Amino acid sequence: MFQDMQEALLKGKKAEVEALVDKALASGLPAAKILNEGLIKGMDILGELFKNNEVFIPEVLVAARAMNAGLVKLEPWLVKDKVQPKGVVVIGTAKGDLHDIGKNLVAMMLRGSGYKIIDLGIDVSAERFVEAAKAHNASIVALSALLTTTMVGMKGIIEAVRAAGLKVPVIIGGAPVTREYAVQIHADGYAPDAASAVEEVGKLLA
Ligand code: B1M
Repeated sequence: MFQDMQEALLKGKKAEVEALVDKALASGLPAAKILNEGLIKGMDILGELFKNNEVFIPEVLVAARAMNAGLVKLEPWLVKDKVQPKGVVVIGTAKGDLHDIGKNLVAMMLRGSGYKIIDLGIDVSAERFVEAAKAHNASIVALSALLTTTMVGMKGIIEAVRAAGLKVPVIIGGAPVTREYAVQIHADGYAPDAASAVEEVGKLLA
């Protein structure tokens, strides 16, 4: 079943991915297993093909659309209802960066753990992060970057948050980001994946 899901994802067959996720859920498989062994594994394969110039941006885009559709199906199972939010997380992808799948996953896991999410989307400037953090009285600002070039821009976003006098902790993540880099640019937190992001946010707010 996971192989079919990965193949459908690679071909960008959104409806097929949705149907296979539904089927997997109906068969009793845990949502986390479907996510990791079906969808994320499929994106890893796609990443290799992309790196080796075996697929190109149009194919990657339709695959990403299919991945996001699969995530939407899984969300109710990953998310538990919480009445009082534990805090407000302002999240977005750094300026110049259009990748949003990892950021969406982090947002989804945090929402599932009881946080209110203000999702600013992709290509978010330092000014927009600052405005949203102020407007929503954010407990956490969360930055995602998938490119080595946009990762560098996270430093400026953190500086803008500090320059605005906001005491809110900033957590960063994304494939090229490391804990060493987070320390270097004075981020308050770092997480390598969505599940650890929930832990890290919990620690920062404890
Ligand atoms: Co892009 N792309 N891409 N791409 N793309 C990568 C990232 C790349 C590694 C591919 C490669 O060469 N192997 C490479 C980056 C190289 C680098 O800089 N190191 C790359 C490139 C080069 C580019 C372009 C420059 C290509 C071009 O135009 N020539 C271009 C740039 C566009 C831009 O952003 N300005 C580009 C474009 C695109 C698409 C638009 C076509 C599409 C994005 C669609 C979308 O997101 N809606 C795309 C995709 C899909 C990918 C790959 C194939 C998949 C990324 C993904 O979604 N992974 C990717 C290759 C790869 O990663 N293997 C690649 C699945 C996702 C679940 O993982 O996002 O890592 P990830 O998130 C993880 C963790 O990183 C972490 O948790 C998540 C879940 O566990 N995490 C956080 C993420 N954010 C976090 C925040 C946190 C904590 C943890 O705290 C706040």
